[in-house]
Amino acid sequence: MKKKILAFLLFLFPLFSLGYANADTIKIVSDTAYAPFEFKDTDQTYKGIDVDIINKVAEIKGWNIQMSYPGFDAAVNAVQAGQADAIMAGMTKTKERENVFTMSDTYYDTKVVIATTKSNKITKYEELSGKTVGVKNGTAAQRFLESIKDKYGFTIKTFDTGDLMNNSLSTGAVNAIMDDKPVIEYAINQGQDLSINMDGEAVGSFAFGVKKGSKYEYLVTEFNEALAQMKKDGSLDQIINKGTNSSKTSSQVTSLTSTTSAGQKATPVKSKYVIASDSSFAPFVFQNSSNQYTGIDMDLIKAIAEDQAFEIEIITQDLTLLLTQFNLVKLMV
Ligand code: ASN
Repeated sequence: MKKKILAFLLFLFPLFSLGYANADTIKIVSDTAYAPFEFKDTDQTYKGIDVDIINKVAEIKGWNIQMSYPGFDAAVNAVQAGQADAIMAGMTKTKERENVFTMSDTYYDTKVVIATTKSNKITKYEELSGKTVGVKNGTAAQRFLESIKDKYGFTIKTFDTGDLMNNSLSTGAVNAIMDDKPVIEYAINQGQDLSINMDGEAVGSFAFGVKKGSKYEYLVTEFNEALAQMKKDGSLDQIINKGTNSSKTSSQVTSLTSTTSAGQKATPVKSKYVIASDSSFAPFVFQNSSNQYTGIDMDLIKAIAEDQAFEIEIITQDLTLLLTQFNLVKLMV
């Protein structure tokens, strides 16, 4: 009899574990072309600040997540229709959204702002009169534009994705666009023909969300706990700095190589150099909240070392002390 019960339990076990694994997978939806928060990289995988944050939260909380990137409006609809469990898409926390979403504590402060091409600058809303402004469907930026369009006399054209919107600006199908400031700034650093010449509007900061009243509300509590830990231990700052700086580093390296013969390599005398730098000289060298040295000089020297295949050790001190040291190969301040 005992044997029969055991055999029966052994038969059930794989079924339980299979069912459990499926039920346990948290389906999270996101935007699609929204660098530096989420974007498809050249290796065809999605990368970005949202991706790194949610992976870290999942690691801390033991979540088994499955991400997909259908675009912002589609992501919002999927959560509301119960086809997805949560959204991590640089979603602005607004009062209206909190009627239908339970939203986490915020992880990134931002503004929405008007941008144009460099040769068609717009410096105030009055200049939008008679023009067409592009914006992504279902966004907080769209809602803001709807609230002022009659006052300033412009038309709104909506797009499903950020890349379609930006293309329409460069072809002249729209005269201006409105999007989140860090997203436009990232695109500018990537060399896109975009220009910001107005202050932004603080319509809300970014948060993670689930459908209000759904069984996934516990995810928001857990997200908040993990986020608090990441704010404290510096990993949130690290993720954000890495994400927002990656475009600057690459554009600086590009402009550097293009002023000399492209691809030219020096022959390093040593495999490792000790490089000294000032300890507090923002934005060139400064300590971030996780006590790491960062800034333009640090990014530049790291990129050069990588390009020229030598190792570096960076030491930071007060500038006057530095100048008295003899055993330094190069001084970078
Ligand atoms: N920040 C946008 C919003 O919440 C979201 C996005 O464009 N991914 O409306």
